[in-house]
Amino acid sequence: MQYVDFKEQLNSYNDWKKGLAANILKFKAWLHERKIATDETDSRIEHTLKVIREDKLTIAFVAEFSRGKSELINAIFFADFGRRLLPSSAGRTTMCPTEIFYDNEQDSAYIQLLPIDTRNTDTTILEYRNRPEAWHRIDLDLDNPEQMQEALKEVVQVKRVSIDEAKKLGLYDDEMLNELNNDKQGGKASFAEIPCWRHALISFPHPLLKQGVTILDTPGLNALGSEPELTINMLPNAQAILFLLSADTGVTRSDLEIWKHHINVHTNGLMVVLNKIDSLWDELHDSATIQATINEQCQNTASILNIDSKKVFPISAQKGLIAKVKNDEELLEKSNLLSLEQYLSEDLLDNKQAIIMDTINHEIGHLLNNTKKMLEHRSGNIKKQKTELGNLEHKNQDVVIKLMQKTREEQTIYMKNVENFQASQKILEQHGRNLMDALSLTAFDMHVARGTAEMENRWTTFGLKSAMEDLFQGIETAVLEINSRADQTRKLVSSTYRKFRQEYGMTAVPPRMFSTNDFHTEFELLQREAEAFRNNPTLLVTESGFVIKKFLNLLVKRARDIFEKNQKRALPWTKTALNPLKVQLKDYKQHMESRLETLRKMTKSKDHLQQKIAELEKHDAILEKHLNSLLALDNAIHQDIPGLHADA
Ligand SMILES: Nc1nc2c(ncn2[C@@H]2O[C@H](COP(=O)(O)OP(=O)(O)OP(=O)(O)O)[C@@H](O)[C@H]2O)c(=O)[nH]1
Ligand SMILES: [Mg+2]
Repeated sequence: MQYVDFKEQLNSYNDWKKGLAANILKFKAWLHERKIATDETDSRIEHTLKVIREDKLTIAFVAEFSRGKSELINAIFFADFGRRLLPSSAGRTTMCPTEIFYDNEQDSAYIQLLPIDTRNTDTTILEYRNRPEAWHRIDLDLDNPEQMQEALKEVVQVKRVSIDEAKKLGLYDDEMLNELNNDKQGGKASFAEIPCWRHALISFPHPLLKQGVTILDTPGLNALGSEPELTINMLPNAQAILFLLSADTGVTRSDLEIWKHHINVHTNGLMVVLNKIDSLWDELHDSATIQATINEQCQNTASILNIDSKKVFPISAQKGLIAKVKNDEELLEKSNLLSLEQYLSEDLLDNKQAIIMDTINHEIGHLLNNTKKMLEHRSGNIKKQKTELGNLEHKNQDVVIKLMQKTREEQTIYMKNVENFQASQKILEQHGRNLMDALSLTAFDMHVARGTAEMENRWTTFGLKSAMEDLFQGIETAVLEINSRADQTRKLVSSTYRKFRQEYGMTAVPPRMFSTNDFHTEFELLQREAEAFRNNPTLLVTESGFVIKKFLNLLVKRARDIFEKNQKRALPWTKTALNPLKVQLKDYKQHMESRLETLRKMTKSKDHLQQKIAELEKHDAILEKHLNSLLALDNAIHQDIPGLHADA
């Protein structure tokens, strides 16, 4: 089997992005040269370029503890380092979410650790990113592997604190106490062991990381449940999520819990890895029997998780790592690691390309289309005028006068068109305002303020939970209202274009509509997270002020972000949805004026005719040239990534 190297594919992907950005800049220059550019087209183009520039790949590894996440990261990304870079061992190892990336700005290798006590503040991890003084920093000495390995061990440090302290940090539940008491064999535990750090950032100059890949290693369930920012902000922002299971344990109850509550809600780039298949390599069985056992486990896993069995990858991360370090091809093949890497790169890059193309189509696709239509329409008008004038050559003045009359009649119809258009524009403005009112952040904040007061008034956990639920239900009502108003506005835009097409033959196409689909899905996902938050057992033992703060800073804040993002998308749409029609009306007006002018001149002398026809021909040839260069740009912008799929 032939595998396409993940690194090579990523290189083509990055080249593709560079070419795309260059072509979009060419398109911008093209619009400016022809004086078609407006502030609006410029800002759309800038936005698209920003999306391309800031495009990042985040791959998250999520599972119950000890399924081999850190080992798999070592095997896929850091095998050429010749050793286990990330600490991986039996029992709970990774203690906090760990982001591995390369800091191109500082161009240096380091670890930054956010102390666990910061959980007591209401500042989110995201906000802490802009405050380097809050982090503990260790520089990595790239020439000294021992120093690096030692430094990386810091990420897994734990410390002992009193049970009260653990409770205050929301890092404590009854199950933990039972575990601790059992360890003490009958005695009562007076302390708890908690992670030293809340979050770790590792900047490491690996070629992949330098190209903008971020890897997110996560700790097992315990921390997953208690650091909601991970599930609410970090996982939804990842482009791929690898969910790991272990062949030696099968799908356990806690695996299934994580899957249901935090993983299966994401649809993009989701992969299930059945790790540790080497535990099934029984030397007393032949390879066919072993393969059959592995296949059976994959089928079982797929049916329990209710997914396609093609999405389950049986691998051995450990053997894959050893094989890569020792250059053992046979073992590498047996570990099946490369087929996972192959799928990862194809699926991931396909997805990334789709996201970028979606932005392009949304922001400048209709711009390309409309410019094309506009040029075609202008060229059509010129050809029509040319034929008309050609026919006049041997006709007498009466015919010219009749034609002038006809044009004046058309002008009257045109005036009616304009009136109609202005009326439609007014109605759309009203609809736009209604939609923007529903998306208003002031209204959102007022609702939240009322909800917060309500939460603060509740004295029991049950009461608090129901106040949290009410607050989210209120937001849901707003989401439904936004959906319905956006739907009405879309219908109005479509029917306006339809009317102008049917009644006046206008061929302008509407810009891509503002869609609330993503808005709705994103909110539904958040709602599930809010439910998981409410049902988290630590809520019972955590101080209510702390719970309210977390709830507001994470869940409500994210809902507000979703509103804000959509507000920014909806506003320009409501303002410019009829623009293509407006441009066509203006073109039409110019066309009629030029026709009248020619006819007027012809009533005086016929010499003008030939000259005008020649002028029109020249104009049409220029338009044709514009159109061809535009088509070439359009093709270049819509080019696929070369060699994305392997010819295996
Ligand atoms: N036999 C076998 N053991 C593995 C494999 N992958 C990982 N392990 C072992 O499983 C244990 C746990 O691996 P980790 O990589 O620490 O697991 P993790 O999912 O990162 O665990 P936490 O950090 O605690 O959440 C280690 O002892 C690994 O050596 C595998 O493919 N086969
Ligand atoms: Mg780990």
